Amino acid sequence: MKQTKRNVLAQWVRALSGVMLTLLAAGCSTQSGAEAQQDVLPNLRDVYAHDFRVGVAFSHGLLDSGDAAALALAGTQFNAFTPENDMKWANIHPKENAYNYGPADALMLFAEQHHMSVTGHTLVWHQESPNWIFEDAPGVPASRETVLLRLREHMRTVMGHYRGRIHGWDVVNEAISTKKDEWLRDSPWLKALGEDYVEQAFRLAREADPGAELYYNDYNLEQPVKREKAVRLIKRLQDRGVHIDGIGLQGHFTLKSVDTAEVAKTIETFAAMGLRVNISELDMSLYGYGDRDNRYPDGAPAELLAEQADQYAALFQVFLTHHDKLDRITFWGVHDGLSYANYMPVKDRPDYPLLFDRAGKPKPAFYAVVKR
Ligand code: 9MR
Repeated sequence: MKQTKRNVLAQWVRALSGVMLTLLAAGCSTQSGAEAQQDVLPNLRDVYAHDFRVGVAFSHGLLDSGDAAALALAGTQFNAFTPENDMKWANIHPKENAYNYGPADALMLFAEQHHMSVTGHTLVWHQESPNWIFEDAPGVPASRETVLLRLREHMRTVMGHYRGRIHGWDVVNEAISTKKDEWLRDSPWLKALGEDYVEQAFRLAREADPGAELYYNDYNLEQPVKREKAVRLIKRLQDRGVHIDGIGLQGHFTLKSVDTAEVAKTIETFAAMGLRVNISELDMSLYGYGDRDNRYPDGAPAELLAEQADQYAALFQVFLTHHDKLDRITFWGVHDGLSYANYMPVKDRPDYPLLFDRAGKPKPAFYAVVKR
């Protein structure tokens, strides 16, 4: 019964977005400007309303950037939000007794005004963790007890500040090594606390906010070797009675790296372990992982954008098939101009990894995704 209602609703949504797309293609809109465009475009969040949330990440800087098109997209297309940078330790807690909530508070407000569910990002990471956490004095390592106390204090304070307003937290980010024969990556957390630091982090997070969902978040988990290491990590947590709700598959794909069979297998593997699955940082670079050339400085070739549309469509087919296991698909950036891929791993190299172009106009990939 429930399934039938769902299907009817989904058909309606499909029909409606089809009409909107037709209107748009026929150029029926006489309006102009960012807001007007939003009136006409189908919304990702409505198109997938009965399947999963569709989220977006950006940083505080966007709020007063004057990029009206990006803000209009952020507030109308998406119903989930992840602060891209402003809750990272170095930003929100730069010194032992100094917390900097202003930027993240402003983002929270934007998200709440636009009915977006918020994911806290991120508590324990090998990057953006200031040295003072791990030292008694510059160059003098602190004891395990001291580091654990600092982590506890950080979680109680930051998670406490947002309690009731944040749906879930990326508790540990990218703990797994990308080296073939190494399990956990070399990290100041591993050095200071030892192999059970992931467990300690989840236990402290649960204590700090028992109402928030808790996630492990990482990239390239679609690759079998890394996925197996993550399975081992999660299993160890579960065997030891540690509370964990879900996993974030970041989804930093490239045009040539999308392997839908492995993506499906990854979602199924973690769901079978009792976890909710989120696609937490989705994008699709036109450049391969090792590619350092700057081949599209003045714009992306149409044939690559068409290929990107096909790859996004294929990914969303997998997500739809597994909608019962997925809560959220979050894009890592509003539009191409706001993507970290323009400055990482190569500085000042334009990339085109998202659904909207630099002016906020929908790309072929957007139309492929809303078509379902
Ligand atoms: O997009 C983020 C970029 O603006 C930051 O400079 C960088 C370092 O803090 O982090 C980027 O986001 C990363 C995310 O926090 C974790 N997964 C990988 C993301 C891309 O590097």
